[in-house]
Amino acid sequence: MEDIENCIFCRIVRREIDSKVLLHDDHITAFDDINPVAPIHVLIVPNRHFGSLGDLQKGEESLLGMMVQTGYRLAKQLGVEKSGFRLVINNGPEAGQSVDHLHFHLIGGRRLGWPPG
Ligand code: DGP
Repeated sequence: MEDIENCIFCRIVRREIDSKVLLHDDHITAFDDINPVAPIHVLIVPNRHFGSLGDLQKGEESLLGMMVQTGYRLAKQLGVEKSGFRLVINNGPEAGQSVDHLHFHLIGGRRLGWPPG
């Protein structure tokens, strides 16, 4: 059983922890990453708690589409649609997931290397 009471991102969604929120709707919240790795670094999270991709059940896939759409809209709003940006999910320990609440990173505003470290 996930501890959604103490999950950092759940607490940000509930506005119990301060953060710079760029968007909040019925399904999704987007806010600046506390530890940005690029001039633009926004986290896009579902308001409902899912630990990782594996917690999404059949029929809940549309949430991912909404998150991607939100990422694209924010990239446009923040002026990196044309220059380029990444939408990344770190899923699991080897990928570097440190917060167990499903999220996309929207990263942009500088040239991004490939492959990632
Ligand atoms: P990941 O390592 O992929 O699970 O990404 C988690 C991100 O969450 C990481 O880049 C730092 C960010 N983060 C952790 N705690 C907080 C917080 O309290 N506020 C904000 N705004 N971001 C946080």
